[in-house]
Amino acid sequence: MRTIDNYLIALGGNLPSEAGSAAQTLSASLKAVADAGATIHAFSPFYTTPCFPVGAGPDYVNAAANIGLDAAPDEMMALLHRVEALFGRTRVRRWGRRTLDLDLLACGAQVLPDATGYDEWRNLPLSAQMERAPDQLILPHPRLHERAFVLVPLADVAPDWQHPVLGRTVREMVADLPQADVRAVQRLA
Ligand code: PH2
Ligand code: MG
Ligand code: MG
Repeated sequence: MRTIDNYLIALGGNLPSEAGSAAQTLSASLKAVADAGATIHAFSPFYTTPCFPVGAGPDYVNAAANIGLDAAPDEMMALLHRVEALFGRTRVRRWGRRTLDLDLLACGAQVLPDATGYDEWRNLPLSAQMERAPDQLILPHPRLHERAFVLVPLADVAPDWQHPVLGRTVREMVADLPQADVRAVQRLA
């Protein structure tokens, strides 16, 4: 029998969908993930966050969730893609504006595809990040430790999760960020 894996997920959107505002879309998407058989252990509050890269589009609403699912990471990823499609996500342009983005951040202490492959993606220069998308699942998400819009909500649902390569907890990774980045991530009233 498999044990149920624990997944950390980032949710984001900066366009309304048929489900309503970006925040309403994120809530509805998490319900769809639960309806597909996942257990939602924790769901963060919503935050408004400046679009990255700056000026590339409207502010985002971001959140994070801690989810249990009896499935391997590839199946979890496929589930997230199905839910994105349900809410009108079309993959037009890498990092373009979107109704719903569900990113798989981590599955416990797993490092995929392996330590070397992970490091290659983590160290990719920004210009290459904007053009290349990996064709295989990279875990932890190679940008997670750099982004306040990911780490601040994640600290609400998994403050003590430890990055298996960097050895830092979510709380520590938030403290490592530029303070201005952290302050720009604001709880939605
Ligand atoms: N997602 C992106 C690109 N830029 N900016 C913010 N603030 N929040 C996001 O979730 C985000 C982004 C690519 O997925
Ligand atoms: Mg994504
Ligand atoms: Mg994303």
